[in-house]
Amino acid sequence: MPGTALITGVTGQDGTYLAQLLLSKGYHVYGLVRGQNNPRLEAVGRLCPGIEFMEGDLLDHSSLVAALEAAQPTEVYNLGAISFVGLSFKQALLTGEVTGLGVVRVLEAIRSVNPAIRLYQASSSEMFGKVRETPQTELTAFHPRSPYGVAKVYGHHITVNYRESYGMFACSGILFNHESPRRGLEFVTRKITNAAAKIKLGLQKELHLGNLDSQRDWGFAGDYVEAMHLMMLQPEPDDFVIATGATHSVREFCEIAFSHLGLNYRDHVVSDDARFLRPAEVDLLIGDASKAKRVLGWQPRVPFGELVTMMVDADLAAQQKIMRIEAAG
Ligand code: NAP
Ligand code: G4F
Repeated sequence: MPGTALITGVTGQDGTYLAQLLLSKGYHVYGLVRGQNNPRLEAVGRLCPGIEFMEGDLLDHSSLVAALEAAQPTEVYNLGAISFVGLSFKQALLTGEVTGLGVVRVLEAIRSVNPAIRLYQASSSEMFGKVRETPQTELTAFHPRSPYGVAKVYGHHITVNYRESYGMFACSGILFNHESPRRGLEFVTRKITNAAAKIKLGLQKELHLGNLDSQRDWGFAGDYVEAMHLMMLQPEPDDFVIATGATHSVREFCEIAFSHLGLNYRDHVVSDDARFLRPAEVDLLIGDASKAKRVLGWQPRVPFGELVTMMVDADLAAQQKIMRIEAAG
């Protein structure tokens, strides 16, 4: 019997995919929304018919308690965060408050309203940072390289601590990078696919990027939210690495995205732009999701090349639609 889920961060990339998945399974889904007039609300409502919104902010403990009391969820998915590593260097205190302390606010709210509520915490491969071993597993030591990574390590450990201290069903998914046409434009993948589409249509000439040599284990967000839900269905709470097991550089991403449109990225990409270099970089991530495959029966479905072309095609279609509307108006 499906239950009731409350999702923080519902206006983000993963929030909409997860809400759609849970709604399709018959869950009653509440989305926690921040701000008095969140500009993403309308789009989320369109993508996720049937979802109910609640006001709340990870900075405000009482708003979390009120949301839990009103929604009475059986499951809480804590996806809300300052999730952009670049911003976390510029707003380190805010990142610590939202991405780190926000987790303990959720745990405390659950503990006081109903400790039987199950919690999924969105942990991150960014916690591995300057990697101690390759590939990274659930047992790999953390060495975060950004205020975001440090905040996620806190969120991860406090989730484990509440599980061990209070017997709560609190699990963490250590998710490697996952992307989609809904990815924010600040992240490198969507920045590339959006720019490639605009360059193809003559709307942009150059794309300024930072480090093209960093390597990431990129998967499809739609596949990754399935893993979140599977973790919540287990008899016991546990932590799982979710990854494809393949790694690619930012340069390779550019090559595939531009060549899909008949372009050569070398003609358009300007690299090592200081604005997009980070004080400390994560050079290489590649995850070993054997435990998730064995215990959860989870498998990634969308391979790297297909992910890139899916995103390019979506951006091209979106830009063409804008051009048609502008031409008509
Ligand atoms: P995203 O698109 O950046 O979404 C972040 C969400 O957090 C937005 O809905 C945002 O809402 C919300 N938020 C920000 N500050 C908040 C606050 N003070 N209170 C409540 N909500 C707040 O991120 P995503 O890619 O969907 O990722 C979801 C989660 O997974 C994040 O925790 C991220 O750190 C983690 N993660 C992501 C990846 C990845 O590759 N995508 C990998 C590992 C872990 P607003 O509309 O109000 O801004
Ligand atoms: O797309 P990115 O900003 O993602 P990053 O830093 O890997 O973080 C993402 O994945 C994490 C999981 O490991 C999540 F936890 C986190 O919330 C987020 O979703 O950058 C990827 C790589 C970096 O090495 C960056 O230095 O691309 C490099 N890069 C090069 N030029 C750039 C750019 N990144 C961005 N955002 N913009 C550039 O112009």
